[in-house]
Amino acid sequence: MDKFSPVGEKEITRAIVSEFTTEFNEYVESDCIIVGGGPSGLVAGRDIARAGKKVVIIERNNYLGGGFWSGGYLMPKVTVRHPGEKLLDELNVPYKVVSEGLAVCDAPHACASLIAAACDAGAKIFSLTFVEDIVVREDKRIAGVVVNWSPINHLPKEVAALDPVPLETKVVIDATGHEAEVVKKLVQRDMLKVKGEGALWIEKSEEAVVERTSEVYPGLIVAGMAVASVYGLPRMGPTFGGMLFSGRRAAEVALKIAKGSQDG
Ligand code: 48F
Repeated sequence: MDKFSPVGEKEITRAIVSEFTTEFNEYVESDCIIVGGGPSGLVAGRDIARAGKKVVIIERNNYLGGGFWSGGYLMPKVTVRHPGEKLLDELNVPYKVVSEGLAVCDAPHACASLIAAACDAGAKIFSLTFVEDIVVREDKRIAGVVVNWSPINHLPKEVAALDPVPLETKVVIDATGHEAEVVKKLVQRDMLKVKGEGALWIEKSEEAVVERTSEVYPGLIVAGMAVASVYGLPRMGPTFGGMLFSGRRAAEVALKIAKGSQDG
């Protein structure tokens, strides 16, 4: 084995600090911010980055993937109903067709491949960062999000009053899952009404979620389970094709909006 280069502590610390701050500074303004790095957010991030746009995925955890690491009941097997396997093919994830129209794969393999695909495409990741509010312009359009370090949520109240920072963007995607955290900021201010997620019904849910993936408020798109929460659609439980295709649909809508703001 070659000898390790004689690089010391100060160079290592400087590399971390300067690379992080340079990148953060660059992404204070972007084409798209995706809040939530679960399956729908990751597919959206990959597709938007592949279209050559500047996109950042903000994830409150130290890891990406959301609910995609496990298939249901803590068992690491992910199911997709046809045509969901087409996305597994794109990601080179092996799967087994267990009955007509139903494929099963290893959750960690699918999740890790999707994360890698989003990063390979050029999506930037801000992890351990949570979105605590939105930026709204006087023309009633979402123009960014307000972020802070996630660990702040675990500090005692007396020291937790630490100001966040805003980021500007052309379009925001709420991919925060069942909680629809970004949408909530509009609901709290009576700027939007939502229905709340319906009971589980897989056959109805997946198509409906993909179809209703759309701009819910100027500059804000919903993707994944957030769509079910906004429109009162049934939840789909332990199957993921609808999440993956909802992310794809969200990217299509975001690219149209970004193009419109570029043309206009
Ligand atoms: O929950 P999640 O996986 O969302 P999704 O893409 O997929 C849902 C499925 O996993 C599953 C299902 C369908 O089969 O029912 O639940 O809709 O990922 C959401 C991600 O958003 C992050 C959260 O940590 C998770 O990784 N998140 C939530 N709120 C915030 C956030 C926030 N305020 N700021 C940053 N990240």
